[in-house]
Amino acid sequence: MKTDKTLISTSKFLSLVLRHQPEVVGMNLDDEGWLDINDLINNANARGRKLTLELLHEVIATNDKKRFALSDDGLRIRASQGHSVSGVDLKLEEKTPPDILFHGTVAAFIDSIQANGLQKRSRNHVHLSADEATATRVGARRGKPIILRVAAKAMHDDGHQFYLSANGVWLVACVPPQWLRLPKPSN
Ligand code: HQG
Repeated sequence: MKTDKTLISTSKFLSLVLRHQPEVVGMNLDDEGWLDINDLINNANARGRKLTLELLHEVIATNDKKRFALSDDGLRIRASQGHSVSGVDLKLEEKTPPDILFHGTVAAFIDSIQANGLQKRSRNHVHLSADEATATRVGARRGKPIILRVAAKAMHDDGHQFYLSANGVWLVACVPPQWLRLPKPSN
């Protein structure tokens, strides 16, 4: 059993490699976002980042948001969502969302979101949460959270495609302003 510090630091390293910059270990993600586990271990160790199969398995199993997944044969690893690397297609099945999904953000972004809708910014999708508590935690990463409600089912029925990641995050290309509801001002 590794310390929490090692597990968190390895999770952050894997997020960097598997979502954003596989080049830090001299690798490219395949077109569905996978890396061969043994190559990843060897390349990371060659660059001074200590990785073992046991540590990877422990991070995958214990990660608070289940951020990483193994292929069915256990030979490859990928991030379940959050990518900014272009050209990665997770090949998720389209799925009908519930009536309402949630997005946690902060006040500084609200004017722009009202004008332009939710945009994916640096990532490959807009990320939406199935419940308000999760959206609150997402928003709180940036400050006092503001929770937007997305009329997801109506938006889906209007032709927008929704995907559910392996770790329960809803993904969509954008949310135009007409599908967004802001909370009522509290004062
Ligand atoms: C905002 C974490 C201005 C948006 C979380 C957000 C999530 C706009 C920020 C996952 C905008 C993008 C993703 C617009 C959107 N104008 N700002 N038109 N449209 N924004 O980090 O959803 O721990 O790319 O509100 O838990 O915050 O990494 O997206 O504040 O699941 O696994 O632009 O990342 O998961 O920020 O978070 P992000 P997010 P992990």
